Amino acid sequence: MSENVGITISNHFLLNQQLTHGATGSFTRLLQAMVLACKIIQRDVGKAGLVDVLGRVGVTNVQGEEVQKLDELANTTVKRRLSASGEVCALVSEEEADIIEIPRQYPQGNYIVHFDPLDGSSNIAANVSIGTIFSIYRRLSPSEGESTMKDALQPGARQVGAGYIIYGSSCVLVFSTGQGVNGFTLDPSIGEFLLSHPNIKTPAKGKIYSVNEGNYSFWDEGTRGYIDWVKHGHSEHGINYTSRYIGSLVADFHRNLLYGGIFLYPADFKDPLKPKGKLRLMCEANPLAYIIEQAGGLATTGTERILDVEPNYIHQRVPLIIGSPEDVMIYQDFVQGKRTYRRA
Ligand code: P6P
Repeated sequence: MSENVGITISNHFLLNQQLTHGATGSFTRLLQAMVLACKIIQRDVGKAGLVDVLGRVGVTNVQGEEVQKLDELANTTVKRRLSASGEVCALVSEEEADIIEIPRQYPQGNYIVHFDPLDGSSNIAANVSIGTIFSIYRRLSPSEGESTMKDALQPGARQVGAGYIIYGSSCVLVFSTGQGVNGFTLDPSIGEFLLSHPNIKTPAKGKIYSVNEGNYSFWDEGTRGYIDWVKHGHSEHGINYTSRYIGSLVADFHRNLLYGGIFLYPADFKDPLKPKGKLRLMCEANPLAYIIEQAGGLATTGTERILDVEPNYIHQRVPLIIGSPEDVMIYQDFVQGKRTYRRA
């Protein structure tokens, strides 16, 4: 076990910062603001059943999804805390149509953060684990005035940090700044995130596949072939996959990151308005792709590395297939026609 297990996240930041030559402390202050936002959201999520924060506020967000009260609280909390850090020049929320300007009373920083304030919120009333996802970029031209759309639309490979918080049986923060992946568990008795999962590496191959099979008839032939192979053909080798699907991205991703396996949200033809699938590139696919690659895994659209996708819209959707490298590569072979399977 790493001798650092149990250190606070603040100490971890300081240790990391000392290793980053020329570190000014700006990035650390940004991360600390994100940590504070997550502690506040955890408090609100934790009492959702007690205080009237459940239920809907009767509006729909830019994604056309019904906004739940906790969504609004989480969105406001992240905006407020990151703006007040003085380290951001723009924010992009899954809940808001346009880039969020930083209030004038705060200094303009050099970072842009894309975030999904409360992913999986349709599961709130059922007490299923939900999460916050964030993705950090440095602005392209720090010295030149207002940030621009170009600052906000950088490919995922240019991220300087990414992470998620899962509000489940315990509150776990997993993030990377490019030197591997570390997980911290909140000790509510002292209000501190403590290092619990040092240097996470995902298994090369897993036995779990995670996908909403209700969309089967709307998938492309390659995806259908892969799922048929996983369910039927793979057992010829005597090893069966297990299906695990929670319907909350952060929970499904976190389990597969630790245990191994593959998560798929492929493109489907169910909703003509979402021909590329349901998940968003900038605030879901890119941050998780950054983390999985830092943990030794892969993330693809089926034909392209997620982190190489050139964004053209802040709420762009992409197919997301992510997880253990051997599993993702087999999927790519099916989608690219290099492998086929037909059930006998
Ligand atoms: P489906 C939750 O609404 C979410 O955005 C992700 O958290 C989750 O992975 C996905 O949608 C589930 O979508 O279509 O399977 O219900």
